[in-house]
Amino acid sequence: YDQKVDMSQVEKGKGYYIKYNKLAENIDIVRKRLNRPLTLSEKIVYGHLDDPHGQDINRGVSYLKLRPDRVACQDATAQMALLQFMSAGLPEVAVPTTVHCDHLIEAQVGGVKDLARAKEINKEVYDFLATCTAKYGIGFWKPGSGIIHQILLENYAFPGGMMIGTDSHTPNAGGLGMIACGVGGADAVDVMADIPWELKCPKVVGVELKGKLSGWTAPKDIILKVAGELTVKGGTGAIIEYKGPGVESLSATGMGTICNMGAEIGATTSVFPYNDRMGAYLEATKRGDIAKLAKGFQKNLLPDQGAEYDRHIEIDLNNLEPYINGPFTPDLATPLSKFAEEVKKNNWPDELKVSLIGSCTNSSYEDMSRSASIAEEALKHGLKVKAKFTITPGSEQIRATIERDGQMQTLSEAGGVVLANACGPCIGQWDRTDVKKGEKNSIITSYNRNFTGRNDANPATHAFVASPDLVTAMAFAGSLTFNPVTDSLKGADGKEFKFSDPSGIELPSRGYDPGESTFAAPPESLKEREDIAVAISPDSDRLQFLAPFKAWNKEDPKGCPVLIKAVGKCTTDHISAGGPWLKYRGHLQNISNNCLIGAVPEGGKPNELTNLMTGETGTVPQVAAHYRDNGKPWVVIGDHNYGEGSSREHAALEPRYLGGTAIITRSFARIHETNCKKQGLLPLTFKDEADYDKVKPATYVDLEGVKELAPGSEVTMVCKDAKSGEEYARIPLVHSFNAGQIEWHRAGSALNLMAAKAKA
Ligand code: MIC
Ligand code: SF4
Repeated sequence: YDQKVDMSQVEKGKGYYIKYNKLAENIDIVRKRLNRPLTLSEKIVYGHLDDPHGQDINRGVSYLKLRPDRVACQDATAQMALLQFMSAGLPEVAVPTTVHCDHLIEAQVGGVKDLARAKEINKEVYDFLATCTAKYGIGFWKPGSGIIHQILLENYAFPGGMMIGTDSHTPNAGGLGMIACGVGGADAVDVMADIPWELKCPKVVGVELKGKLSGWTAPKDIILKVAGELTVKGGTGAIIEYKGPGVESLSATGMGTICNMGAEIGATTSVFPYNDRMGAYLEATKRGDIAKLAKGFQKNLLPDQGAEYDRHIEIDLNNLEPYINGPFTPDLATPLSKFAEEVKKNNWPDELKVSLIGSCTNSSYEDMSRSASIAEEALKHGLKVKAKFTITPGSEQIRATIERDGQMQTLSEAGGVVLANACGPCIGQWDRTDVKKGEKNSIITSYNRNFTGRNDANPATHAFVASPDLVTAMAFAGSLTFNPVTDSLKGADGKEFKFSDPSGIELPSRGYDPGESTFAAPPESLKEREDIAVAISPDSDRLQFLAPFKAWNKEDPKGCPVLIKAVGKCTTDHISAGGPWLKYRGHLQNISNNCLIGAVPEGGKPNELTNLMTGETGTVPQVAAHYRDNGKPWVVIGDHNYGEGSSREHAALEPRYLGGTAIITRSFARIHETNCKKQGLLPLTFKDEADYDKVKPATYVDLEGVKELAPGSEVTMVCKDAKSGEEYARIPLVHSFNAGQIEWHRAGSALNLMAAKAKA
């Protein structure tokens, strides 16, 4: 395995080789030091340590410094990441990096027209990304190329590699045995600037798969079931490592689906051991050389005998039923056989309005051909879809291949509308017209997330997630209570029929059709790149240069109003909504107008707060800005798993920009907690969870102990009634800052610190 094999076909000849030698050497060093067997993820993670000799390794405790092989960004997060990289003042990125245009394309009528429209509407942003990537030596995937995670799987993911991406579903690449993690833009900037990436040493959850998938059960059902078991925060701080004989019955893209949705349980990432199904996918995507190399390296791409896991789960695929998860949260898992009953019991709208297949989670050739097999059978019985039905190909390559091989035609004939190769309705880029806002209705998708209002900005939409097979079958029934395993449908001839089990083709027998060329490599020479001007118009409402945040004033924060005490789920969609707001992802001032507008204040309505200083009512951003402009740093009080969901650092940048100083919660989602630290906020947690209940919304707080902030130290929150000014509680808080991260806080942000160091 010491041959020179390129990490990616796309970067052939650039000298970016797979470094299995280095990986093996590091694994050896660490194994000797720890003197115990290692899990698969430990091998890959520790194999990428910056200092394998000296690094303190303690699962769930120590912070690791790592050297990822690559960085990937999507357009909605890349803008902020690149703006930050630009302020670091470096000539080019230190590790291979790509940017993918996928989030800004709105679904309206169909792929071709929607793409053309998006190119026009987003011209300014695309131009910025195109010039900025070219200047700094970054590969650029143009709009229409497809969804970041599908492109990464097709071109860049490789077994044993490590990648970070500014999107929470980056773990999708675990389907090819890569350790791939979602991060905020500031983390990506570190790696682009040759600074090691810091990660809390992950715990490891082992999932043993027994038996074999069959019938209506698809890879998606494995993760839907795991999500039900572990819940949205059960994977926090852990890598989910799949193993066991059942792995053999999964295609590489199926494994990708499972890893992708590990994001929904908060896992750091998910990964599968190397096997021949991965080899077959690498061959099919013209990377036979990588498959051969990996095969020779296979013993390092499997867990050691006797490796220990922090938690263990077993799933028998022989008995695994299809699952449907939702509404409003991806961990509410119901097996198909119980689903109709649940629909009735909970009064979920039975009529199915829209079925949506595809997305980064489920748009492989196999997924599409299984869905087409179902549609074909329905067509034979003279049926077309009853619900609306949309198909989102994950990439231009998938689109072109299913067009050539006929699946697309079958799905369209059945009444499906093929959308652009982009995120579209998955991230609220959906000009939905079939129901009115506020109207209760049901939709089902093969996507991964279903938070309130995510797809269509209608909080009354009940969104469910399932395998593309179920989503397709249900489109023909037009009903949520239809169970294709047991129920029949009436054909056009009046005769009843039951669907056969779906069948699919794992990989196209004629190879993939690449479709239109959508990639722009950066110019080779630094000289040529230096001359490229990155354009940001000063009166743009979509792009704005970043001004550095102020350094900490060296005082304990005093008299800080509680801006909002958020109750219940507060995801990144609640803190910084998607959909129409994606437009402002490169303009901090404008996007800050969505800050926390979806969060539910205790005893109140979203986006309606009483300003403690004036007694007047205002929106969250208005009240926040008023406090800031009157010299009052404020705090947020939140519940469990605060900031779950997306990697978007806007959820941390906005509160910081609007004058927030601390976010105090029962617990945080990993990426969001790091994002807060990087932007100079103080993410703090209640030492005793029950203290959350003690905080009254109308409160001013002092934070004692910020001056003495040190790893493991405590901060005391002194709560004073906003009216009487009387102290009513002293609440101990804890934090997870290490010494280096405390420096970020002192400097005002991690970026400030980087800039200061670069100057020195
Ligand atoms: C998502 O699925 O929520 C997104 C949109 O892909 C985000 C990234 C973003 O907010 O831009 C993610 O998952 O990280
Ligand atoms: Fe895009 Fe949806 Fe995938 Fe996020 S989860 S990358 S929005 S398709």
